[in-house]
Amino acid sequence: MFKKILVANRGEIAVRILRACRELGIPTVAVFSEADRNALHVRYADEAYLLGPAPSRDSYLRADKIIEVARKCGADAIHPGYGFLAEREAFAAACIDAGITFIGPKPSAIAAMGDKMTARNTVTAAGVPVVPGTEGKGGMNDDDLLAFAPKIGFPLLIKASAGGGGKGMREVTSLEEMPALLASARREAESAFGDGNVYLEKLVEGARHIEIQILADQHGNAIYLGERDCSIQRRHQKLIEEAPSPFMDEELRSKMGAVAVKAAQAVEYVNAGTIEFLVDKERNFYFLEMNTRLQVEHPVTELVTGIDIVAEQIRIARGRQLSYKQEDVRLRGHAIECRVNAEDPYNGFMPSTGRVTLSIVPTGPGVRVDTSVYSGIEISPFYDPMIAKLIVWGETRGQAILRMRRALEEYRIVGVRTNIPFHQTMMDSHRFMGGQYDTRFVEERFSMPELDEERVTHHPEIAAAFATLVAHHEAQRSSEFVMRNERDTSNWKWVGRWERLHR
Ligand code: MV4
Repeated sequence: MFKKILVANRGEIAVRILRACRELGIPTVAVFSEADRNALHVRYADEAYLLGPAPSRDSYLRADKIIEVARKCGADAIHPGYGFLAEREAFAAACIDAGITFIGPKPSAIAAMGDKMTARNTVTAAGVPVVPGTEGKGGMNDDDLLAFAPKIGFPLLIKASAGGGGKGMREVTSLEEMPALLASARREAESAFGDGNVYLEKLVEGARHIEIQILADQHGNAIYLGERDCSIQRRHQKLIEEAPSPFMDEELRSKMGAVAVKAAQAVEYVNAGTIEFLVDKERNFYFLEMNTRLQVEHPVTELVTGIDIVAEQIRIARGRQLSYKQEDVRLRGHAIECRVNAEDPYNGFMPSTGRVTLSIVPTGPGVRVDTSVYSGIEISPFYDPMIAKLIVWGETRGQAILRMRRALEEYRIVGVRTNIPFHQTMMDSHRFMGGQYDTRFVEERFSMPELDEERVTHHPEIAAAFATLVAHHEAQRSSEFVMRNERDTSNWKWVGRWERLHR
């Protein structure tokens, strides 16, 4: 096994990975920024090293420092988690050059899937269906694209080659408006990725976003672990994921699973990865992109397959065979994940920062909470607003929804606003309950109910009464008779008690 694993990440995913290492008996190293001195991942790891100031580029994105820490402390593997350095080809290559195992795919696979147009061309050659659009080489100029557009037909989408996450994407309904949209898409892509290349695809309307989790080892074995439905999202931020998809049947699952494995094999993929598809109402599916990393929503797959994806990642990186064959993978029950964000759903999902004065986490049958937030921690504005993932499992989708409602009710976070009320509203929505949603659902057909004024109005007299009660209780406690043994004659203790009594 590895001698020591360095986790190049923060937050809940760092803790998730550290837990897998702990179970496998592998010593761990955490890295952290100045804003994360009190973070749970720092406390959980066997060792922890400061990287630098709070901004990501000065800390969690410092590939050089992270590799230096790994070298100095004798870590022989690095797990990048998601985000930050997880999909940087250069970082994976630098790890290998330093003689450290990068727990993830080869740099060449990261590169091939990182450029969306290259990915599209590569998987097309392997027989994977993509949305009709501009085929072949990249770097088409505006004249070429304008000439090609009518062959695709409208409405269509302009997409950034270097893109992903909807950046540089434009919907085009007619040829007339296309030149201006091409210009603005290129500008946005250039400033976001330093690459203004774009391509075209026919717009697939009313589609669901369904992704397939795959695992591949270094010996040519590759399996799929079923799908996740991630259509509940807002502005390209996923909010709820579930497995299996309420839209799916066994026939479509095995078809998409086989295609996902083909897409992975087209880039000689090794380790855990996810292939994203659009699935239209007629159940046609199209490759969108591949994420060459562990994903936020991996727990729903873990709950329905019983497979520890992070433990498998470590095994694979170590050079072992997959622990499972395709026929060993059976789906049982239903899992739903709600991403708990420090955002105010009553105020345009505005980020909310500050100290979490109280965090009471739901537990009980079928409930899993992946979080790094505890009472007293400070939510800083430097990183992602996601503070927890609440994941439930049920024998049926109905039971999972009932459990999610119960768990959301138990969850108490005081000090910052969270989107828990959004999730509660969603769990009561008839469309969600019926599984009838697509990627536009949250933005176009969903709204929060009016806020119950009574519940949020400040009640200064009640607050004052509570403050008096707390002060009184503290005073009582300090005047309680405390047994002292003979030798306990600390003057500091005595003075402290005296001071408190006379406050
Ligand atoms: C599409 C599409 C419809 N038709 N491509 C959004 C981000 C990027 N990953 C691809 N995206 C889309 N590509 C065609 N040809 C609709 C989306 C899309 C979307 C996809 C997945 C999840 C949420 C989405 C929200 C809006 C648009």
